[in-house]
Amino acid sequence: MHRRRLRPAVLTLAVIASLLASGTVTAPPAVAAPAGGKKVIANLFEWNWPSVASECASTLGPKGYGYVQVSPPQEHVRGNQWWVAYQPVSYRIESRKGTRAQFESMVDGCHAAGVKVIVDAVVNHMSGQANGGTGWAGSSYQHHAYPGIYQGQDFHYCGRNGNNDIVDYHDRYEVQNCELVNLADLRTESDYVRSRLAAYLNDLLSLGVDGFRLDASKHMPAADVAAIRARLSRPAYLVQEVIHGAGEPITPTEYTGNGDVHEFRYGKDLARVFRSERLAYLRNFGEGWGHLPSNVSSVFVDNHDTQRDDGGVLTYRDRGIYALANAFMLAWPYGSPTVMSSYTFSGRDAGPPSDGNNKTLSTTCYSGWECEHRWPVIANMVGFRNATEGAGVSNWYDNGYQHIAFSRTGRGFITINDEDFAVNGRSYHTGLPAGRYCDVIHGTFAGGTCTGPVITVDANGWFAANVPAHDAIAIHLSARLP
Ligand code: ARE
Ligand code: CA
Repeated sequence: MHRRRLRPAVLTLAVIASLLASGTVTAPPAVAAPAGGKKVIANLFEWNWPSVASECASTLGPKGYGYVQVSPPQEHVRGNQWWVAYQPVSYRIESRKGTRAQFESMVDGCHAAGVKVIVDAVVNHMSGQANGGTGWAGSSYQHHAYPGIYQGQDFHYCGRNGNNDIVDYHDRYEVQNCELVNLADLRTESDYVRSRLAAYLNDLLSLGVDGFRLDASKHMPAADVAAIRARLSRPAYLVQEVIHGAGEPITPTEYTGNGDVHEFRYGKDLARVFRSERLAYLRNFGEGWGHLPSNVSSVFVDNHDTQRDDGGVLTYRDRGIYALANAFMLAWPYGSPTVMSSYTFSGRDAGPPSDGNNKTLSTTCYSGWECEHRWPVIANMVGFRNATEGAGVSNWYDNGYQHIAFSRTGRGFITINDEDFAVNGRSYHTGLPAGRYCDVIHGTFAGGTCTGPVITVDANGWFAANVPAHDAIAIHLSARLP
């Protein structure tokens, strides 16, 4: 059996390139999937608002990202851990990441750059502080009391496990009516709570926001999510966080009527393929592997939780192989892809680079921040995704192990060689029009020129090239030389 080897410490070209650089009749329907030609989401995890704004203008727009996903913008508990953002104390848009005015100008700036904005919305719960306190913006609160917003009657007290906490994920009632890690669980079945949550989301829509990632969706019945959605003042993209858990009664499929759902199996399976199985198995990746239907599936190599809590997934720490896994995700027509962008961390709870008051500092790429979305391989493959949107897969090739290739019919072609050896002297059938194309894995196409190798496709749609170990070649119609 073909087992994977220890990876050599040498940098492949890819690494070097990386381093260089269901509603009601009264409500409008929510948009079921990111709309328009540009669908790739960049998740600028924990970035402050001014930095998001400048990144939209400098990078996300020009590179073809369609959306930016931002971390929760509402007032949160105090502290320096990243996860304070997931403990709301009020719905004021005032956080360590910036003020309401900064948030609004970020949304406007991103829109001006052609980038839509998705907000991570924490709606299942409030804080988890046993003794209460004062929030980031000065609001005082108790675990089950948020003056002017929620009182004791607005929360669940499931009465299980001695402390109202969720223990058994195999118990549907417990998962939706008890507390996720002690976080005060809102009675999302109540009319008042629904109207308050919708008011928060509608406030964000009034600031121009285009969509929401609904945090902890599994912990709210799908019907509650639908009821909140039905109160939105205009259509918004929705993606629900429902982690597939083996044998659990609550499944991602229950939520697909509301909008997209994160497919957590995708990143785990992709990591296993790259680490210990065969790229050849990717031939039917996605639905063929039991994942959600493509049109409602939101996929990522890693997210902010899995990069910390799931040793199995690939992360920025995997460097070149991480870039190749993202290149595959962006080339393969399954789901709506999100590119993760991280800050560098060693401890699980460590917050982003911040000042002495825990205010998040502006992003400095490659110093404290990983900026995976800027890695040339990943950023250039966003252009590949856009150029090949809607095209099927053809010309699949694999060597039975770690070397694969496929066309996005008539629009693009990629070959990934994750063998420990170079594959030399081969020709590849692309089916693309004859011409000279920029290899976007090793070069950036701009102003009609390519900063890297040029691939010549002949009149029959073939090209010849060598592919180094742990490397790739990708070409597409929008990066064709004149
Ligand atoms: C922190 C402390 C806790 C403390 C709490 C309250 O770590 O010890 O009790 O504060 O004071 C994030 C962090 C948590 C943090 C929380 C609040 O990860 O550490 O708690 O913020 O600040 C389940 C849920 C899923 C959830 C994951 C983490 O189903 O929704 O757990 N993911 C989202 C976010 C997280 C966030 C929250 C929800 C809370 O993406 O970043 O938590 O807003 C199986 C099940 C899964 C389950 C998983 C882990 O796989 O199938 O459903 O995921 O186990 O338990
Ligand atoms: Ca709940």
